[in-house]
Amino acid sequence: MLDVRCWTLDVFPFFQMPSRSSELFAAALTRIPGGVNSPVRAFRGLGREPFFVERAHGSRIWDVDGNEYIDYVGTWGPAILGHAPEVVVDAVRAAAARGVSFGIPNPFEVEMADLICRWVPSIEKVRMVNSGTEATMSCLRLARGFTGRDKIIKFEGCYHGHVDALLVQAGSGALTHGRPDSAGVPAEFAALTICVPFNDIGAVRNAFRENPKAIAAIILEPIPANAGLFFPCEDFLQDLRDECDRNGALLIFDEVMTGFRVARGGAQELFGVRPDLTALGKVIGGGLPVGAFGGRAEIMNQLSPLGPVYQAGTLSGNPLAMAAGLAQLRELERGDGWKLLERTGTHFEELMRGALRSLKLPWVFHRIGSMFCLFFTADPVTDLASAKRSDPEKFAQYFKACLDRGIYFAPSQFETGFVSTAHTVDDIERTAAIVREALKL
Ligand code: HOZ
Repeated sequence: MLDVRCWTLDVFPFFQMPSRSSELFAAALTRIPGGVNSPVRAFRGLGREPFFVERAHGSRIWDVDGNEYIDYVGTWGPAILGHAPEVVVDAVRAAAARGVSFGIPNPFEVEMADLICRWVPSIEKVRMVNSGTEATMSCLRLARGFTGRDKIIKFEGCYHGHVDALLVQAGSGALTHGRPDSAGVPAEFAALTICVPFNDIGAVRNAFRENPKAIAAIILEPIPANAGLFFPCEDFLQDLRDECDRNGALLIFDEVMTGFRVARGGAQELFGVRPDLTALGKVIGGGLPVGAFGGRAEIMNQLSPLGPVYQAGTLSGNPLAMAAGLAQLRELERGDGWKLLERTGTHFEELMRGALRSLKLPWVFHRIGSMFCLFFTADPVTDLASAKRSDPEKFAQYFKACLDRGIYFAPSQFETGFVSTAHTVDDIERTAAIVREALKL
């Protein structure tokens, strides 16, 4: 009997069976816009289709075709202990056995609120939500309700989720796909957002001068991590604090990415600057959908049911998300996770710089703690304009060459990489060797 499989392979040596990932992507494209549930996952402009994940553990993920990758995306930040850490999985299992959602208060919420307020001293009261987007959106409404003003200042390249007023010169997928100002945002909303370059305190002062008593708040990622990764200049955060105080505006830190990651108390602990409100997410959910926002009690008390600013959510404070987040945060503290992350991050940086030295093209490598980013540019990267000077073709080539060799870096120049406490010395040495090889192409 004819073996059709062998016959096909013999007669058409170039014939390749479609991978399970590409079959799934083809099916997804027919039912999900762009085939993905969040745009940056689409791998557009990178000469590859996305892969579909079968399972993840520690520093590794496996796709549905059985390929293994060392993962530096970490589900975009939450997986600070690596994937599926036992403590988190056990906590979720135990919580689920008692019920997956109640819609009325549960004890985990109180524990979580207490932990957040103790670890982040600028937060006296906190409310849980379901995503970082909800957190920043709620911060804005609260700042407007508290100050009675409408305008806000944001920074070019800072991304605060897909909130109407904040999709102005935004980073992340909006920037990756060339639409930093989204369609569908009424011009009247966008007009309330004053967007200025990061690290430009003069532009902030001008904005206050030109809009007297109209600006409710400044919102920023204290360490911008959605246009690549760059850092505040010395005194920039303190200068923002001073300008807010001088002008009666609130300072909002979006620490969805940096919160509980760059230090136990986030970037505000690292830089010693106290915001009025903070948006949180990612790490506090242990990988489950979660967000939180909190700050001075006087401001937080404006929220319904105490005050006139409305905000609500059926799944807010969900027991599974709270249990997962609490387990993750406690494990981080128990194992002095931030020290380990700094050690791993430092070693990773040394090895990456070693590999990059062989590159003929100019590059800039940024790292803080467990967050990192590589740009292909000769100039210092301090804001969106300089981040955009990175060579997109070189990035695409580098991303693809690494992925083909089992290293998964974020599929966009305008995202940040993460190491976790699960990344071993062997992982990062292997990664550096592969990067060295990938850069030769
Ligand atoms: N918020 C993430 C970027 N920092 C992207 C998440 C996603 O696209 O899945």
